[in-house]
Amino acid sequence: MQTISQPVVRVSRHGKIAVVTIDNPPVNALSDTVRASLVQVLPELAEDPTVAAVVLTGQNGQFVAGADIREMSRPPAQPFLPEVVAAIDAMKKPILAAIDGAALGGGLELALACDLRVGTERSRVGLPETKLGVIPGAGGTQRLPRLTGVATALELIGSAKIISGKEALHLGILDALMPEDRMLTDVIALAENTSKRRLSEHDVPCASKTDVQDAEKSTLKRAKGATAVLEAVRVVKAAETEPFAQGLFLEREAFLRLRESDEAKALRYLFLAERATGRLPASEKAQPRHFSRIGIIGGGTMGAGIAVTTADAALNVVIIERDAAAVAACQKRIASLYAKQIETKRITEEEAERRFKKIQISHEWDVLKNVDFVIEAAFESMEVKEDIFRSLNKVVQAHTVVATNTSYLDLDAIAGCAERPENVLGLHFFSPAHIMRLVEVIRGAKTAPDALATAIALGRKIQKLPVVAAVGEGFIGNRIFSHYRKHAEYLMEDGVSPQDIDQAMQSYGFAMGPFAVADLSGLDIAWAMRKRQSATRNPNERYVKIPDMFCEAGRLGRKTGKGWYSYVAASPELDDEACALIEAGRKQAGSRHVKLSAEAIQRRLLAVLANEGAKVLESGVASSASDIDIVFVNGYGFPRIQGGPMFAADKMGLPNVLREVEAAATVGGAGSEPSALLIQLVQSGGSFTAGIT
Ligand code: T1G
Repeated sequence: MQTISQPVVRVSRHGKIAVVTIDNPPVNALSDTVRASLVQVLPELAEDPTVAAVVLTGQNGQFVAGADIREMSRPPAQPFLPEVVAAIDAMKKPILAAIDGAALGGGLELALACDLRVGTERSRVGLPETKLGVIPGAGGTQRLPRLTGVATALELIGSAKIISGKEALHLGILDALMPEDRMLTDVIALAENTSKRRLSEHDVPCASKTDVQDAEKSTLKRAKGATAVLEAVRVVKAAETEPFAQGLFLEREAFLRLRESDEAKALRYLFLAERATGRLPASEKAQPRHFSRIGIIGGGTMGAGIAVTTADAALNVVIIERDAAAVAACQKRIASLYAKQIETKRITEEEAERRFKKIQISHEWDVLKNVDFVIEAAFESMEVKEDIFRSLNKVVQAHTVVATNTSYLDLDAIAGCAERPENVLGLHFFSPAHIMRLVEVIRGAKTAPDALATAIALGRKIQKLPVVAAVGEGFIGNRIFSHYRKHAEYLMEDGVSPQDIDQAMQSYGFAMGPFAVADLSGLDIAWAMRKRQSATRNPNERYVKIPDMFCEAGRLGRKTGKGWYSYVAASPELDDEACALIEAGRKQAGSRHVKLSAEAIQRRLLAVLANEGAKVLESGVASSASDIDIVFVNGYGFPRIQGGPMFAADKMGLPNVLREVEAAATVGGAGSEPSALLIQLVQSGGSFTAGIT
C-alpha cells in the first residue's frame, strides 16, 4: 500500500483567517518541498478574496529551525528561500508569525518578513548562520537592523546567539508573548486588524555612531578572524547606507560564496556529526533506565565540575567526600565555580543559588541509597577505585548505573569488583567538566545495553557530546593524541625545533601546538604513561629519550616554571638549557637534522593523526570517523573550521595521506605503519566521513 507522505505545509481556515502550518518533523526545516509548497500556497492566499489575513506557524513544537542543513551540501534547489520571503513581502494582506519553539536562521527570516511576530516562553530566536560558516541568506542581514538597529543586529548575527522569547520581546524582535496553549487562537483573533508593517519599507533606526562602532569592535574581537563573521559585519553595516534591494544583493552574493567554502563545509559536517554521537546500531539499542538523582564520589576539581554540570541540567546531585573537612572544601570549590559563572554573566545570582541547592555534599555513604546513577570521580588509582566499587556494592540499588571517571585505567578490572558488572561503565570527562562538552562513554565487556543507553541519555541531558568507546589504552582521544605527540617528538629529535612544530600547528588552527600542550598538562603525565607501558612496548618502536631527559632535569612544564619552554620571561621561550638537552638527545640518537616547512609539518602530523584514527576505527574502539572528529574538536583543540582529523584527511586526499604515513612509518618504526583501513579506502576511492556530509 502506498504510504501517504506527511503534508509539509497545511492551510486551515478560521473564518477569514488562513493559518499556514509548516509540518516537517523534527524541526520544520525549510527543505525544498517545504519551500515549493510555500511559494505555491502564499500567492494563492494573497489572491483569495475570502482571506482577510494569514498566520504562519509551525507544528512539532517548533516554528522553523532554518534552512535544511543537510541540503546545504548539495547545489541549491529552487525555489530558493529568498523567493519564499519575497512572496510574504509581496502579500497585500496582513501576515503574522505565531512562534512557539525555535525560529532560527531562515525560520526567523520568514518571520521578519511578516507584519507581526508573536511568541511564547518557549520561543528560541536567532540568526546562528555564522556558526555554520555562512551568513543569513534570506534577508536577515537587512531586516533585523531595520527592526533592532545595526548595533544589536551586529551582536546577534556575529555571535550566532540564540535568545529566549523574553529577550526577543525586549529587543522588539517579538511583538508579544502569549501562553502556548492560547497563542494561535489569540493571533488568529488579532490578525485581521493588524496593520501592514514590512521591514523592507523601513529605514534603519538612527543609532549613535559609538554604539555601532562598539558593537562592531566586540563582534570582530570575538570572531577571531572567522570569515563568516567578517562578512556578516560588512553586509549588516551596508543596511545603513544601501537601499534594501542592494543590501539583499550583497547578502545573497556573500551567502552563496560562503556556502561553498571549506569552513562552511566543515562546520555543517560537525553540526550533523555532533548529533550522530551516542547513536547505537539498531541491534544494540535499548531503553535508558530512569534517572533523576545522581551520586558523585569525590568532590575534587573533576567531581565538582561534574556536579555543577549535572545540577545545571536540573538533576539532583549528592557528592560523597571522605570527611567533614573534605565536604567543606568541596562546598567552597562549587561556590567558586558558581561565583565565576555569575561574574561572567553566564547565570544570575538567583539562578546560581537555585542550582546550588540541588547539590548535597556529605560524607555519609548511605545517602547513595536512592540514587539512580553514580559517577566515581576519585583519584586515578586502581586501588582507590576498586575499594570504592566494593563499598558501593553495599549501598546502591539493583538498577543503579555506576560509572568510573577514568582516562586510562582498565574498566573491566574495576567492574570485576562490582556485584553487578553489567551496571558498570566508564565516563571519561574532560576538565573543566562543567565547560567541556565532550564525554567518552566507555562500554565494558559486561556493560548491559540499557546501562549504556542510560549513560548516553545522561550525557545528552547534561548537554554533553556522549561518544561511545570500547575499552582500549587511551580509549579514543588520548590514544590518538599520544601518537600525534610521538610523531611531533620524532620530528623534534630529527632536527625540527619544538617552536617550529608548535607554530605550524597553531597556524593550522590549533589553539596550542603539541609541546605547549605538554607544558600545560605536565610532561610527567606522558612520562608516567611511558613508564607504565615500558614492559609491553614494542622494541621496534622508535623511542625518543629527550622528553625523559627534560623530566629528569625537573622540567615538567608550566607547573615547574620550565618544560619544553621556560615561562620565566614575558613570553614562553626555548631557553639554553632546553636547547642543550635537545642537542644532547639528538647527538645520542644520531639525529639527521631535518628541516621542514610549516606545511610539511602539518601534513605529517595530520596524516599520522588520521592514520591512528583509522586504527581506532579498525579495532572497534570507536564506531565512526565522525565520532573521532567530535572527540578531537571538542577535547583536543582541533580547529572546528577544519572539521576534525578524519574530515581533514578526506580533504587532504587519502592517497596523499597514505604517502605521508608511509614516510612517517620509516621514521617511527613499529606502531606507525599505515592502517589497513586507510589502504583499503585508498584502493576503493572511499573516504572516512562519507556517511555524514
Ligand atoms: N536542518 C536540518 N536538520 C536539522 C536542523 C536544520 N536546520 N536543525 C535541527 N535539525 C535536526 C538535527 O540534525 C536532529 O536530527 C534533529 O533535528 C533534532 O535536532 C538561509 C541558510 C532547532 C535548537 O542553525 O540549533 O537557515 O539527529 O538534536 O537539541 O539564512 O537543532 O534527530 O536526525 O539539535 O532540540 C540555521 C540548527 C540554518 C539551527 C533544536 N539554523 N538547529 O535543538 O534538537 S542555516 C540553525 C538547532 C539557515 C538561512 C540559512 C537545533 C534546535 P536527528 P537537535 P534540539
